[in-house]
Amino acid sequence: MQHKWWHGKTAYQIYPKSFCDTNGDGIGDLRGVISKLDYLRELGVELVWLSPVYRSPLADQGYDISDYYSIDARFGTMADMDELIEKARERGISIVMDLVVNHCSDEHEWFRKACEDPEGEYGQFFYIRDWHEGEPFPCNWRSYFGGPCWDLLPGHTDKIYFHAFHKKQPDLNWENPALRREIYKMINWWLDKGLGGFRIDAIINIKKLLPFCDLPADRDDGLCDIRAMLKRAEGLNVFLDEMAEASFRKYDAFSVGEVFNEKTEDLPKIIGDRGCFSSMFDFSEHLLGLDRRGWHRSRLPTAEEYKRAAFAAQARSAGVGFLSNIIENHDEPRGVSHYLPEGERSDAAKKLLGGLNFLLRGLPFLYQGQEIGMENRTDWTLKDFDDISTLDQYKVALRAGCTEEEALAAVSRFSRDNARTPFQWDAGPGAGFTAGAPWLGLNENYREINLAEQRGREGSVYEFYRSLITLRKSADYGETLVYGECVPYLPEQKNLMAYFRRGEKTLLVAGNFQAEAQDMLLPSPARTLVLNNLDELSAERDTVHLKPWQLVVFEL
Ligand code: ISL
Ligand code: CA
Repeated sequence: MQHKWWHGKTAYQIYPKSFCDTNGDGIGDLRGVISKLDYLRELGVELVWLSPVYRSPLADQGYDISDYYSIDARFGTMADMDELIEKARERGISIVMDLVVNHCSDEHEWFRKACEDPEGEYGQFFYIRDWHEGEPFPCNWRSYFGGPCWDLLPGHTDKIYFHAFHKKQPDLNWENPALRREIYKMINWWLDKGLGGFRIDAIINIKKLLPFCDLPADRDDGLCDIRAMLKRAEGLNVFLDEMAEASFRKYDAFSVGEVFNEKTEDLPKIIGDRGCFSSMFDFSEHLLGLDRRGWHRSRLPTAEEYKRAAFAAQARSAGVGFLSNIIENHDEPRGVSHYLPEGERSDAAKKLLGGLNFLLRGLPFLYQGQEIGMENRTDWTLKDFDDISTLDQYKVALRAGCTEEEALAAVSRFSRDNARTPFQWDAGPGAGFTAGAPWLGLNENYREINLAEQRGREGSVYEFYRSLITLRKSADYGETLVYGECVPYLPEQKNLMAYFRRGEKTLLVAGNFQAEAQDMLLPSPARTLVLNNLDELSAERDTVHLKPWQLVVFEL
């Protein structure tokens, strides 16, 4: 495997709307991000992915872009963006932006022009079809946010357009080379500004099963999960390779794909040395327990399931490339609320989960607030939610026969808004996030869980994450943690998640993923205790007595 400039880094995702607000309008902004660059340097991160800040009506929080070449006024100006890229660079941090090119906003100029003249040049940028009242749509696929993928083209009664997500997010027609050229031009325009690269949104959706056709319905709405068509659509890689060749490769840019359900044999094409992306997120843990019928049928994964999914992903990517490892992002509940059982969200357990994920082979991504152990809100009421998919899932649950209480409980557990509550900087008003009223309600636990309380306090979750990042960069263990192979140890021992990292040195990472103590046999004598999430360690000869939620790293 070729070594790359980004391999040894630790990445960090910022959700700008909820990170830091500098003008009191309740919305985080780019000046807020700039003001926290020294904080990010102190934490040790060197790659920062910004969720979208482009001009947008924010129907899907910026994942609906109306102008790829400007910054939304709510986030700041292009001058702020340039300053951010520059000041980050001075601090050794590369900025990565979100590339949302499966769709744009219905307020994008291309879509406006397509509505004016569906037969014209811009009509070809979208999927527009003739349709008459009473006729079936060209396909019965269900959009990700509910309902059919088709809606009337604004200004027309006999034409419809395709949207895989919200109706304010019309899909771009990647079959059209003119559209693809526009996209590559835009990517390069940003890379010319000195951007480190891109996180590529929802990218598997750009290849449709064409011509559009019905697939077997999977709910009583007569529709079929759109993911069923993704399995059958062929040729995604041709587009992705063309994009990489026309943009990323020329700049040696970093790219990380939001890719789901890939086939193992396709991994080299995605993240291998000549792959179309540098990396892709490992979502296999996140998919555990998710039920396609909706959040009301979904459940939380167990420690054993988590371990097996993580080890399987490690095995698939071994010798191929780098997965990007996460416990959460802006689309997920908080990792500590999702993977740790109710009542067990202690600092020790949070560190165990974070450490086990961080030390896997691949590129570790932290999501804002993860480093202080931020949790899901537990007091949601329906009117507190802003996220469109949460509101849809609430309806799905009611339609399936849940009571309002059950539906609220289901969406509270899985809502994307859990990760979108403002960053908890301190215990003061607005949690130090805003001097105004935050756009999305704070998690009330900000008085206990906040950065100011943890910064510099020995034993805090924050200081633990700092030590993980330091370890990954250290002269002693950096090579082993970045490039060493990952080999499971005692995978059959229940609720023990242990693995070797074998490079220049051999490390053993071992976590007791449960609320009871358990013993672990050492494979060979330990030379050094490199990391411990508790103050003590009890061991005799070749046996380590792991306390509940204890995580240790030994050099063997
Ligand atoms: O389940 C999925 C795929 O199996 C979906 O999660 C889907 O891929 C995902 O929702 C895509 O997310 C991204 O694109 C969305 C946006 O709402 C999300 O915030 C973003 O991360 C539309 O742009
Ligand atoms: Ca603001």
